[in-house]
Amino acid sequence: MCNAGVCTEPLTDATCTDTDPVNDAHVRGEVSGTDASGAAFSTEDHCSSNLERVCEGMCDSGNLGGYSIECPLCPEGQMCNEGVCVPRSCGPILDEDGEPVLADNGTPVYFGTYEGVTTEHHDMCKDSNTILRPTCEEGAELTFVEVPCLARRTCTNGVCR
Ligand SMILES: [Ca+2]
Repeated sequence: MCNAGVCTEPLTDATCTDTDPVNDAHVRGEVSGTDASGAAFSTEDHCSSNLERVCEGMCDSGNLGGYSIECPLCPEGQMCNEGVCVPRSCGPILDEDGEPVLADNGTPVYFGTYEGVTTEHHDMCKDSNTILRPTCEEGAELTFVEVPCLARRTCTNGVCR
């Protein structure tokens, strides 16, 4: 445009919309708009790679790209799933001191929640020389691994003796 005989670049007003302006860890927000150079941007809340943190996008006109991202830890007992913090769906059961609760056979008790139903598991014998051991993959899904007994040992009540 021309202004008083001088050509100037048209100024673009940065715009930004945040569907989760309070950065609620349980709301997957989206930040979108145009930065000061007129380039469009958008980002959604997402999880850190270790699923311990939720990365919240927020409008930030002081930042060149028009937005910034912060990744706080999910609340205690929760993990990140698809951009929001959710209760862990499995893990070792802990006592008040944070120590694992043990079953009668001395192995840690795990809980697993699936479709709203929570069950508890500990080491069991799959057969006479294999332990079936509960594990919690990334805090998300309870699975079982097979652990073979050492030679000449036999699985009894979830323990190789
Ligand atoms: Ca959020």
